[in-house]
Amino acid sequence: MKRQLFLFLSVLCALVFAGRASAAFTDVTPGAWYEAAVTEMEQAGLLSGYPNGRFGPGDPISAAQFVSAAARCAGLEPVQGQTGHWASGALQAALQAGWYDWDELPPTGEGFDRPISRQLAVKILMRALLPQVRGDFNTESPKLKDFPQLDGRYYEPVLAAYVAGVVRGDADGNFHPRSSLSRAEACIMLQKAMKLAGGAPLEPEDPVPPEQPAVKVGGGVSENGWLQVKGAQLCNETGEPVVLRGMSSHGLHWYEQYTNRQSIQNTAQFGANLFRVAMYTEAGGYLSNPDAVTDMLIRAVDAAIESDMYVIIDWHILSDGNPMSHAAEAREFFSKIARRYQDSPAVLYELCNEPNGDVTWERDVKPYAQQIIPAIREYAPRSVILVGSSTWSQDLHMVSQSPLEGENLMYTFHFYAGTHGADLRQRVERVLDAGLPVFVTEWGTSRADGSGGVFLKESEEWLDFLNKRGVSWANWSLCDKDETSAALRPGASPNAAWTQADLSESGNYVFSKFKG
Ligand code: IDC
Repeated sequence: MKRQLFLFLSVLCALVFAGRASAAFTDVTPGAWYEAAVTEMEQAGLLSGYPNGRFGPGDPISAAQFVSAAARCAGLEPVQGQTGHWASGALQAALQAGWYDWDELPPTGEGFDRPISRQLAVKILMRALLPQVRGDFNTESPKLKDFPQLDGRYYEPVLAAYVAGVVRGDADGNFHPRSSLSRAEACIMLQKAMKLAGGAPLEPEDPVPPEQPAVKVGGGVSENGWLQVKGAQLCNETGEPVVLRGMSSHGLHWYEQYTNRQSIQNTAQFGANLFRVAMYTEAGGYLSNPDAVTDMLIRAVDAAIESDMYVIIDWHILSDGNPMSHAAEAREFFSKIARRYQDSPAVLYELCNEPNGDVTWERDVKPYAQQIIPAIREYAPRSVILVGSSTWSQDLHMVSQSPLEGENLMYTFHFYAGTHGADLRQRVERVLDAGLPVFVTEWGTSRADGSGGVFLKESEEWLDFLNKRGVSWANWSLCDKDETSAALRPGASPNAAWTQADLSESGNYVFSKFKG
């Protein structure tokens, strides 16, 4: 206890002497909800970043990182470990101190570098710093909507943590016991527990991840200027959070007629400020006819710019599941197109629509992005670049463990309301909480095959969620094909203004949502 008190005092001293200096990490944004805690813990020597100067606030914290930080906070000295792992001495000491059991984290090391679950982290935290606190089932368990998902051995410490106020659930009251914990969240939990262990009352306003940024919806390029990404949020040139909403084209080379100026202007008139040009690579698209399809793309992008719209240039891989299979062509294309649009704040670049099949983020998509991004950055240093992921751009949990370095990058997420539901929403919510910027560059009111439905109730659940989190989106698709995801009724004219009668059931719903 004496040592804890000493450490607690040193945290306070560090605070007093350092004032409100911002954290020593390149990726800790001044003013971020976790900045003060990270700075304080780093200055007290209780938490460190990566050798490259990053703290990785959104990265899931590994078991080794969490237990060794808890040991430092509690003043527990390392003992002889069983492996050569950097943290094995600290983990061996924690095991011997009874913070966790052998099977939860074997000292042989296989789980050391994996993300620690929230329920295990809380147990370790409570045993390390607040072992005397007891939870009360009757008062605390109703606060956790997903209490039944806890493993029985974690009931007591999790309830105790709720009593102490060192953790709290998400906006819906869920604790997510088996999910990971971001490094920023872990830092806040450790800091709160340290303060309580040292006898300090909790501050009335604990930092919590922001739930709902004050977001500006709409406005075109002339109003918002160059976009920038701050934390997980897309912002306009002056740093105000902004949301873009609009339509994706169908395959450009199949439905070019609906990428003309009149069609895009029609969409803008319903309130959209975003258009996505989906340029298929295979299936008769760019790779079959690069010059002609590039010309179509340029006509579409120019039409969107003339309508004051933001416009996404989408390298629409689909049957070519691995973006690496045409990486050289992609590099050449993006280099050429970024050079052309380098001065336009309207243009966003989407590197690969939907990687799928035998593809992983780490092995394929990330290295692909690392090849293409520099080709764009050579000409367009500040444009927003949108990066897909494996499993049809749904593997954000993998991305969150290993995001790219660099500014103004966002990660795409795609869903189809008739196929994808609450579990994927939770995935998106968790990565947003961890600070990963997400852009829904494609979603449909149909099933994932573009037909079935229309699933309006399920779509509403998704859009409510995206609204709440200030996430931008483009809907699939602006065409009159005989499939439910098509926004136009068969035969809608691309050369005349549209009324609701020109819109399909899906189109009527989606067009009514551009303004929120
Ligand atoms: C679908 C089209 C459909 C076309 C098919 C194959 O709606 O008319 O025959 O592609 O080219 C995606 C893809 C998008 C799909 C869409 C619906 O990005 O190209 O369009 N979808 O299946 N991912 C999930 C669903």
